[in-house]
Amino acid sequence: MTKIRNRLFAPKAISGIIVVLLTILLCSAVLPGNKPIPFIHTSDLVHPPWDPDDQVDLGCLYALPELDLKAIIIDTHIDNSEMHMYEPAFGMISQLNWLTGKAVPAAVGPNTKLLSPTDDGSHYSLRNQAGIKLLIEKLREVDEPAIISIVGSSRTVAAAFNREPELFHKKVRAILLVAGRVVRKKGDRLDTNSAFDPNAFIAILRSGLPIWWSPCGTWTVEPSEANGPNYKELYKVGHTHSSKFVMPHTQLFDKLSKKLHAWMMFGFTGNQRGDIIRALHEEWYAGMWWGVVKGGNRVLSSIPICIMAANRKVVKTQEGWRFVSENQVQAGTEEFKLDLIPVEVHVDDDAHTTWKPVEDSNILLFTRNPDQDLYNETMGEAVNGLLRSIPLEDSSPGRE
Ligand SMILES: [Ca+2]
Repeated sequence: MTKIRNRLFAPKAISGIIVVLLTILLCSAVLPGNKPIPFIHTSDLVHPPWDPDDQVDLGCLYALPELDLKAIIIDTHIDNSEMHMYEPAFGMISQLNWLTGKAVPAAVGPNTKLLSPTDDGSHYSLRNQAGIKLLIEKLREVDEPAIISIVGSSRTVAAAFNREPELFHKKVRAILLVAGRVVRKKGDRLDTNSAFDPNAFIAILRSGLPIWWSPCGTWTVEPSEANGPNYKELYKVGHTHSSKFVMPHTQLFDKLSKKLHAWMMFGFTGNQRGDIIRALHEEWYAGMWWGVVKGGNRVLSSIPICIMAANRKVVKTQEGWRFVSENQVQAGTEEFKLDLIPVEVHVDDDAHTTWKPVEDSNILLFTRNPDQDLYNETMGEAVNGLLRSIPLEDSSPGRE
């Protein structure tokens, strides 16, 4: 096992004061003068989706002006030199850029696993290095340290870190690591995001960089062991360090503007049309697909940590639960608490983790009120409210 130590924090007693100041700074994640924080998003965004969560996460990021989205790195596991069902979701990103008047660049990262935790990815083909290069280029460009999200494998970020560790230590404000399990016994299977690339997950946890850790593979009861496909029961089981929540698709899509609704449907249904802008005018609400999609539920896990990075709170407003900027929350407002606690993490060579709370650490663990029903309710309403707030260049009224 390797003990994760914070290079900045570990050695001297005097570092305690620095630790407190840095922890406050990291927890607040706000730049002076309300300047947006540079943000680089890495996500396994593919089309058609194997997991439509990633599209919802992306929509939420476009709705948060506190975060200045500098690049989207598509974390793909596909060899697209051959015909394949899935492909990188460039179309979906272009559609959202077009809808919002933004020009966020996108590139793919490596499509196979790192050879070791120190692999810098230089052995990949040029196509599979594009995401690594874009990530490094954007980090070099930013004036203020950036936040990097990992909501798929850790591969692109780990390879870029292995190339430019000093750049990362200088320019990375925090890594939002949505991967791993918070409760794990030796021999348990890995969660999806660390299983995508165990070496990369190990590299990030051992990096010494500031990490906000939001383990996604965390239910108190595992679906395969106890509840089988009965996810409804599973969702009632909360865990104080699990960011997962579930919302029905009818709530997720409720009152979205027509073009945004069409964008969601384009991704959710794996629409094969090549005229991706004209496709946003589809009569999504009349077709068979809408009937299929609206009956489903969405399990989401990455949004809470992004909300915290944007320095918003989950509070009750007259419209329902919403994500509200901390400096706009009135005293006495009902709040669903999200928090981060410092933890010391050990990760072994098989990517299994154990942790314990400590006074200070470079790794902060997601923590919340464990009432899962209330969490589902608050997050469901607030995510829908956030998506409705995406500033569209070409707004159209929502469907009543
Ligand atoms: Ca994902």
